[in-house]
Amino acid sequence: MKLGEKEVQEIMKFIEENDDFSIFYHLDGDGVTSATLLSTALSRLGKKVSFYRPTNYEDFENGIAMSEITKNIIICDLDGHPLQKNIGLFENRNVCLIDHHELITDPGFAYINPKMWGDMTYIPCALLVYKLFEKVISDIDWVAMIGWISDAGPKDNKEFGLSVLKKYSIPIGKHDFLLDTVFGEAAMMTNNMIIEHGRAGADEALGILLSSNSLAEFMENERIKQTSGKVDKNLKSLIEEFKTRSECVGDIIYFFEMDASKKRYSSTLSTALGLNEYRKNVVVIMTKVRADILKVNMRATELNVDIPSALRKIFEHIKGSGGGHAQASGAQIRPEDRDKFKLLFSKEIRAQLGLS
Ligand SMILES: [Mn+2]
Repeated sequence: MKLGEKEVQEIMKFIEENDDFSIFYHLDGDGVTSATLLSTALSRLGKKVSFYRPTNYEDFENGIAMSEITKNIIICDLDGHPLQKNIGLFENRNVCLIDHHELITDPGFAYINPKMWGDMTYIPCALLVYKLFEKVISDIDWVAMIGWISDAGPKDNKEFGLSVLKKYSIPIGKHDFLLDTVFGEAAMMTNNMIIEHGRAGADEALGILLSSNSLAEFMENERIKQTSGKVDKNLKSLIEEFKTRSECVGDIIYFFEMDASKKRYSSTLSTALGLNEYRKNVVVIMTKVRADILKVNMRATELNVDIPSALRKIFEHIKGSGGGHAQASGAQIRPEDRDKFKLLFSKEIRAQLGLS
């Protein structure tokens, strides 16, 4: 991947002209590693970072307590649309967004996104931040690798991963997305901190990454190891539960209702199933996360379907929102629409597959 010169200059100017930063980062593996890379780069450039905030899209809607947050804010790995819609939150603040989601126009704040210079390959934020500051952080390419793999980066720009594997003499493995390499394992360990400990876990993982001098040191960290052991065990038992309790429709779609106490596992569980035994099926995990919200995670790794387009049709009939990638999406519906959703979803997906 190449960087857009003009856009890079703008961001560097933002950093040069300001100091005492707060970093907002997406509450996921890509966000945590992006914040680690950015924070390290800033301090090596002689800048101070005072505050970190793991953030979700909904946080902008629900409001963020801004009193502790410094005047200069850099946001990593969050879609610009919700930010733009709630920009009032950042009144009298200098905001800069480093992102890889859909491009926004006329942001009104400092902004960098590979799509601005026409790079439409899939570039997780960790790789973007790494490339922006490579001159001062090339020794922590392993952190970039964790974030890149954690967000399915190896879809594109494979040469980055191959060069890092080569540098550390790590064999390539069999998995397309390098999940079966030691970096893939570290990506899962990072995500496990968030699954098990939520927002506090993201901040803790960030702290451990910042203080680790190598990949091995990070992976040998007691807290990281212990948490991962616990999450792996829970995930295994959820996979067993899925096998015995899921409802199969027409040999192709598997619906599974998950206990609300396990809600943080929904995305990971659907990914784990979708990448392994159920790669030729559609996996649908439904979790009641709030009295009025049923969260739905869908995966169809090796099927020629377009889940967001099915969702759009479904939402002509029931209330809800959602989207994502063709073979990996998320949605929110009302719990009372559960059965209607199942019927409509089965109908749409079967039609897409020519099975109707
Ligand atoms: Mn993210």
